[in-house]
Amino acid sequence: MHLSQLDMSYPITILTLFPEMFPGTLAHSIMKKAAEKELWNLTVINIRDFAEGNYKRVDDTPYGGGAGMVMKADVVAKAIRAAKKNQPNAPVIFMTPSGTPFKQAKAVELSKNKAGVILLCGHYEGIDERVLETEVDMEISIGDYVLSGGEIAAQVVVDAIIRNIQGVLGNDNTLSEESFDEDENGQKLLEYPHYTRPETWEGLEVPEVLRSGHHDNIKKWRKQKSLEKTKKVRPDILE
Ligand code: 6GU
Repeated sequence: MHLSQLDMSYPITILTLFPEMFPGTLAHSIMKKAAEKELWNLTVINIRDFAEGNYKRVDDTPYGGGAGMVMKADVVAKAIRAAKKNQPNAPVIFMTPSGTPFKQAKAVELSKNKAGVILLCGHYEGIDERVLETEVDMEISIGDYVLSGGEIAAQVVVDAIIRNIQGVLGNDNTLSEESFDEDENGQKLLEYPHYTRPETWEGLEVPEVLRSGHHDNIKKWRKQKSLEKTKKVRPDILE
């Protein structure tokens, strides 16, 4: 591990109308330990802080009619510009079900950018398109379903990014044999099955090959199991 990668803290800013939803899951487990090691840091900005007047209005009715409310361009733009003061070179990413599907490759790519990320969480029906045009670099979706807001999705994206940063996972090797990692032929495969003691549990045995100590056979068996699993549940990622 290079010192140059250890001596910096990956900066993340979240823009949200629900700042109390953070750090949420990010205050636990591996993300917590990584934050304590200052490998990453989180700033949460309340979008409402940039609203004007006594009512602090953040949304309004949509032009053209229709259901729901739309977040106001001026308020969202001010919040984004405040985040950019601290992270001028970070991509601004809007969390939305109509964004580009989020993949492992994007998590790895973002983890390598020392400028970090600024994640904009939407609510209501959407955000005024003009602020997306002028202030947002990328739109990300975490899957083909609709969430009530971008906050849970933002936590998913942060976790997926941060675990790729050097020093976050105890063993550097644990990163290289996971689901969606490429094998030596560049093929993405799902993970092989795992077992621990006892050797027999409720009549079910740990596969003999894993107890054999024959590392070459273990490697072949795991590859075969990964392939079978991928064919069964994710034929779409098999090339
Ligand atoms: Cl990023 N946001 C929302 N609100 N819903 C989603 C999503 C994001 N990804 C999938 N569904």
